[in-house]
Amino acid sequence: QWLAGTATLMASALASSPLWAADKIKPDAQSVLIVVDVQNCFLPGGSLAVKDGEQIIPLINQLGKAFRHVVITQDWHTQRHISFASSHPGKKPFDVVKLPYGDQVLWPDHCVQGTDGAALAKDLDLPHAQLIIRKGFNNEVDSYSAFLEADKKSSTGLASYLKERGLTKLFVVGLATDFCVAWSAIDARKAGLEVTVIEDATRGIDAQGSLAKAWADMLAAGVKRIQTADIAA
Ligand code: VGL
Ligand code: ZN
Repeated sequence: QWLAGTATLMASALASSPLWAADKIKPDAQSVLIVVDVQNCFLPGGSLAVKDGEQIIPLINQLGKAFRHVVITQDWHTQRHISFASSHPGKKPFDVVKLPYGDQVLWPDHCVQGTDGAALAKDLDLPHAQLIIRKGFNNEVDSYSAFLEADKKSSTGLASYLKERGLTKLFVVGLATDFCVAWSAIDARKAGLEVTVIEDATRGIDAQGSLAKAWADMLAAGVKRIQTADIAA
């Protein structure tokens, strides 16, 4: 009993401890840092603020320096987007409704096209980012994923873009871990890409256990989990 407990503890310590210097991951020409939705609306003071979301920005800026290739995503909704509780009379944020494509969590109005809330965080320092891809611009369909909208049919084009550019090793950071990060990571796996989420450079919304579920789903899909310190500077 004691031995089994100790072994479990040691295994979990090993799983989360930074790699030794020689084992650190060195991003190469096929590696791309995918920075998900680091936008004002998801930061403290924003309409759908993710707790401690601002804490990931220095890590992302530091990681950015280790990557030749950087892609940024931007949640980019219409004014009366179907994912907004305000578009459904009698509903409030975090209620769930049935839409033609399945269950939809309803959110406070956020990331409306062209507004300050939708702008990228001003402290993000990624001047070499090569693509900013917007999603969720279809009024009738949400898109947590940077690859596929919630109808599971409409493509954003990102998989083809990455494929054409030979970018096959994705390192995903940003907001929120349990929604746009997780859905993007899992869809990237479905597109046959190698996917690693850098856990400490993400933060979650964690509504009703969604963070633990997202990690279980990501790991089951073959997504790897590492920390910023595991990347060679
Ligand atoms: C997100 C909820 C609604 C996200 C976007 O970026 O994770 N979450 N829209
Ligand atoms: Zn959204």
